[in-house]
Amino acid sequence: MPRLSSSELRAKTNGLAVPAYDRATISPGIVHLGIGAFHRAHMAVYVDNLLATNPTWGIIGASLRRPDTRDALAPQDFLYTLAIRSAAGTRCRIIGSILDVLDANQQRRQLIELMADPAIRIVSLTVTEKGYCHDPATGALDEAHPDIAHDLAHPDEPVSAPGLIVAALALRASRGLAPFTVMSCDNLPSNGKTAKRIVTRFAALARPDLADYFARVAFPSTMIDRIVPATTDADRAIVTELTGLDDAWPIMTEPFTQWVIEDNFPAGRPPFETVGAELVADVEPYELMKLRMLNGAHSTMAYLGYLSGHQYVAQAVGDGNLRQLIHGLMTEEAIPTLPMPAEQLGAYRDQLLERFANPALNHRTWQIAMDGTQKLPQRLLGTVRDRLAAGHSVARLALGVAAWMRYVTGIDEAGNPIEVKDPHAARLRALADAAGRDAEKLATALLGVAEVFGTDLPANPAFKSAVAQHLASLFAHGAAETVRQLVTST
Ligand code: CS2
Repeated sequence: MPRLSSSELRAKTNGLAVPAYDRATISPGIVHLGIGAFHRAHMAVYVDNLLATNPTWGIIGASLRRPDTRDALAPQDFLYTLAIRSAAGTRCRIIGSILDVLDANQQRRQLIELMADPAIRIVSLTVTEKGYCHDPATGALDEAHPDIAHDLAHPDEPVSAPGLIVAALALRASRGLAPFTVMSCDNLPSNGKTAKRIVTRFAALARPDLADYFARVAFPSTMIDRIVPATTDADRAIVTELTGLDDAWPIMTEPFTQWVIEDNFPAGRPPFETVGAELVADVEPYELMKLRMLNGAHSTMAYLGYLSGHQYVAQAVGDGNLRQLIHGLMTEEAIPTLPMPAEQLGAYRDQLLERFANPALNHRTWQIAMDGTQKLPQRLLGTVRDRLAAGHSVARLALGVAAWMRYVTGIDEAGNPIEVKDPHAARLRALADAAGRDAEKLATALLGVAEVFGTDLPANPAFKSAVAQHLASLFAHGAAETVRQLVTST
């Protein structure tokens, strides 16, 4: 099969959905840091939908860690296939909004110069939770983080997202240019405020002389939602069959998509509202809803599902007891902490259960289980804190936390190794090895990881004993039986 490219698209007449604009007329207005699958399934699609009428908002992406996206997309003119999957089948569409991808490690100067270009008015980010180099429990910049220490020592050779943003903004300041707007699209609570806290602190350390300039930078919050499983070779084969073109890195996703954006763009923005985004004054209620319900349920299902032998989310949610558990977690424990009307939240929950059950998505529990230390605080622990403060029970949330603890021991229920991916994996494993299968000891040791649990949660006897009891049951009876016992007793 021929490789996807601009010239192949020109030759195609078989009804494949292609960009509705001439890419030669598009100029960049956005630099996106962290050009992974999530960005390509979400923001890049919204932008693709508006370029026909707003040609100055093309995207140039940058990878901060690996050059794999650039390597895959460069030979195909940065075009890629978006494959939308459901029980009804797979729909393919070619996305053209990404004009180029830079590899920060090889093209650092070029990237910083580009971010300082007057045409660039938005720098957006999907660098994942750990890309913020912060303490997940407090949200403060981790000044001891190796990348931050490096960037403070070498401000002209930054490797971290905050380091790159500060270097580029400082260059703009020196040229008398207005700052770009920094738009976080990561799954963090108040992601705009988090980005602001990190960048402002880094700037105060690196460029205290530019405090006034940095005070002018806007950091709108956004709530982004679309489920994006990692692409597999089987997916590549399906896409080739459907489009008649080889694509080295197509993106597989679900029909659902949502984007809620705080309308705070002093440097200008494309009319995102014309392509389905909701522009609002305050995103926080939406973020809280999404993190506590979708992501909280996702992480709970990921750990318990993985331990119960479910490779995919659709299998986990198809397991009656597990489904009942996450239904209860959302209804009884998360929803009462959220500021929206109960009816709206109930409808959101039902829609989530349907999305999780999408049989065509092949979303691995292992993928969601990744980076638990970075995810637990905003997905489960904020809800735990609110409920404890109100004197309410946290039985299901505590089981989610205990399942994470069982998972990071690195050995599954059949005695096989689990590939635990987490920036703190080695430290977690060492704590687990020292505690052995003593649930009380293991719970105490892991609750002592302050970046995750802070200092309040380990000191809360009700939470600690709930977690330790669940963990003891996970060791003694396994995940499936522990879930069964909890749902039959509640
Ligand atoms: C998932 C999210 O991998 C994970 O941790 O919970 O990526 C989730 O699929 C997205 O937030 C959905 O919008």
